[in-house]
Amino acid sequence: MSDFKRLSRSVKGLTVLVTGAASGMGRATALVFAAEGANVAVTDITAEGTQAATIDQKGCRFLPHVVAVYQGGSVSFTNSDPTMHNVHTMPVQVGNRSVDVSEGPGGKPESVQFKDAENMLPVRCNNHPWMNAFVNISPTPFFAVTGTDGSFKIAGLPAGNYTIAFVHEKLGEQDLPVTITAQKSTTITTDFNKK
Ligand SMILES: [Cu+2]
Repeated sequence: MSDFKRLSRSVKGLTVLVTGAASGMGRATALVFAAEGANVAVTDITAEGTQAATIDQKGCRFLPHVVAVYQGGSVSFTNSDPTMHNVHTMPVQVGNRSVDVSEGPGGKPESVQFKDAENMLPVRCNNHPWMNAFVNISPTPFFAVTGTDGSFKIAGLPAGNYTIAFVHEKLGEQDLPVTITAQKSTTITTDFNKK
């Protein structure tokens, strides 16, 4: 409890988003924050759509090139090619298992769970050095992968002040502040300058 008390001093008057707040630790955390004067927004999203992603190996490429899952989610690696591929994940965070497995034509999908938040975790195929993909593991259920036109949409975020982080495999990361108003869409744009 002493840790909560120390932490909560800095949240007075701020909006705090507590996920998984319907019960247990999440609920206890929300109550402590509220008692200390924070505006508490609680969610208990099951985030089914964000728990899993698939990366196929097709035409000797990983498709899609970038996926994102909620922390604890899994990626299923499949092989639609008539050739032997390999799935080699190279995590930095210790909770994310490194796998290095061969996958034959039409082979059984290889499901890999990611337990730690990590940006741009590389995936390679040892057989074809040009093949690469990236898995992003978000610590919140609020994230998106941009479309080919660069657009994205994140739904269900409670009103409040946030920082949104944009990450690109070659152009790095940009953080932008954003204020979300209740019941309204907010538009945010950023430019990555080519280096
Ligand atoms: Cu390959």
